[in-house]
Amino acid sequence: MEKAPSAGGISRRNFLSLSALGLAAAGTGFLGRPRLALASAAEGPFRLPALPYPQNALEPHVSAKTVGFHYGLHHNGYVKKANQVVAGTKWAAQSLEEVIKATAGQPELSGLFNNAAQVFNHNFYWLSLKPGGGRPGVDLAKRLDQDFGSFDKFREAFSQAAAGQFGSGWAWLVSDGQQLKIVATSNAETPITRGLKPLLTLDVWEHAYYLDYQNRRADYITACLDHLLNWDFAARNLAGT
Ligand code: MN3
Repeated sequence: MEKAPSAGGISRRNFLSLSALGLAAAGTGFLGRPRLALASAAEGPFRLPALPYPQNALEPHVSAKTVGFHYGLHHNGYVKKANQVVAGTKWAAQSLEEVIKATAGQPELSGLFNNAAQVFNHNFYWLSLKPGGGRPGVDLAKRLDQDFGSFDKFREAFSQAAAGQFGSGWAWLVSDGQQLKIVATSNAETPITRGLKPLLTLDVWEHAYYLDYQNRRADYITACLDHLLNWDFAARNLAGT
């Protein structure tokens, strides 16, 4: 693995790419509500949050090149398009989650829904991964045992949901009331429109893995499950339910 030259915890490569995107002054938290007060009129209310680790930090499982395209072009592209669509409309004053919930299931608003939901999903995805990964803590491990039988059975069910999602989409670990469940969603669909609380997600659109794994989606899923899932993030989300 390449050792990132560090400048205050941000690799030079990452710093340069963020600067190139004009993100050095991004003003919202990763899942925070974008606020008009923080936005310039030219840019719109939604923000691309800073990547929570250097661009090469997920190597060798997800390459810096993949993260660069995925975060810098795909994720950023959804932010830009969402801002373009809401410009001058009532939606510009609403939070990302409010926009997503209000536009879900309405074909005439699908352009806004798709871009806004993809912003949320990608915000959540980068936080669902972390360099080095880990294992669930005691409380979450107990919940996984209770609802799936064991960690290995959870792992198998999550892998199957992620691998079995036909075409583009997402696999999620969610909390449904008192029960943990695994759901798969298509394209930009997101569990927050179904009254479910997301704990972790994995992007299974081809752009998430094709540069590194080509058509081997299962290998990408296994690598993320075994080396990158951020169980601390999942536990924090669960505690918030
Ligand atoms: Mn993606």
